[in-house]
Amino acid sequence: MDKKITEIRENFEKDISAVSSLKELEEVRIKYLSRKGLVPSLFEEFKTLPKEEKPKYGKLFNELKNSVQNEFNAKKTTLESSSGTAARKLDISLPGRRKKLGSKHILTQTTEEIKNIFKGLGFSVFEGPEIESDHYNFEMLNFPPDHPARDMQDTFFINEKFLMRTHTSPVQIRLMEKVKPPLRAIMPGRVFRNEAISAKSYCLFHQVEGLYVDTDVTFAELKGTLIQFAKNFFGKNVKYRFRPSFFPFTEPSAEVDIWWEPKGKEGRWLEILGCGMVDPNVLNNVNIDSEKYTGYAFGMGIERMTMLKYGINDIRVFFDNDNRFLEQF
Ligand code: 2NL
Repeated sequence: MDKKITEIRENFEKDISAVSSLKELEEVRIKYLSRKGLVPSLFEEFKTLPKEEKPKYGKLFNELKNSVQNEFNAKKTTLESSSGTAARKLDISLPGRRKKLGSKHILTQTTEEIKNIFKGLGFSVFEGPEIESDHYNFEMLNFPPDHPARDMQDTFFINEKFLMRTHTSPVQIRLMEKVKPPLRAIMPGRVFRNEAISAKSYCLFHQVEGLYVDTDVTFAELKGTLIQFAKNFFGKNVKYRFRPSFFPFTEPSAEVDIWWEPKGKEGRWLEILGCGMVDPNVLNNVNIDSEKYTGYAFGMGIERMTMLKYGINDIRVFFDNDNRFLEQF
């Protein structure tokens, strides 16, 4: 009888320490503690014992029963409290969660596309400071002192002398000061305007300007280059027109429109960029001999190009960083 008690105790210890779930624990309970389990069955045998042995075994049986019940209870508590954490969270049969990958902002994508087209046409790429002096942003570009763009209403001035650049033209001035012709380059970057914010205009936007200075650069070359650009960017069947315009830094000046016909709607001309022959005053300002050299220049808004290409009708969405917009590109 002593042997039997020891055996049951040892087996129970083995079984309970192997238990790792509530389901396994229930199997152990049935084996040892249920009505026909090993522990109650000892009490059946107890009844058949000789009278003088009953006190001794009665005590041993009760000890066994209590310690088995206590260990069972303790195991149950641990399993129940951990089933809400580790045991339930780690289900290795579940499929893995896919990590969301970001993508380049659509303005970055458009900028890269524009850069690549002009690189293919022989242009190199330059960048410059976003905080500029009045000298580089206006004076060198032939803006008269009373030009409306120099007004506080249109430009973010930092102090008398410095401002947030309103175009990337000052980068071109800096380049022409340093590098003598021939030079052929584009300048992408952020520019700033103190305008009322609306669907059409924002206080900040991106621009790409281009410049080609050499002997005998003609307006015909300007046209050829920009037409090639428009075909690469919008497709080879794009319909375009050059229309006379005015900028302080070019003479003559023009604007390029493309024909835009949304499905089911009436078509119309939309401006995509401004351009012209670099004004001789600008060349002289950077000590390039305007008798010997000529140049053309152009500038376009990257937001505007992106809006036209993808049918976006509000410039503010580029700056909201709303994932529902960003994810589409
Ligand atoms: C537009 C028009 C333009 C230029 C930018 C330029 C720069 C130098 C000299 C002469 Cl240094 N011109 N840039 C010329 C014509 C037009 O931009 O609508 N931009 C968004």
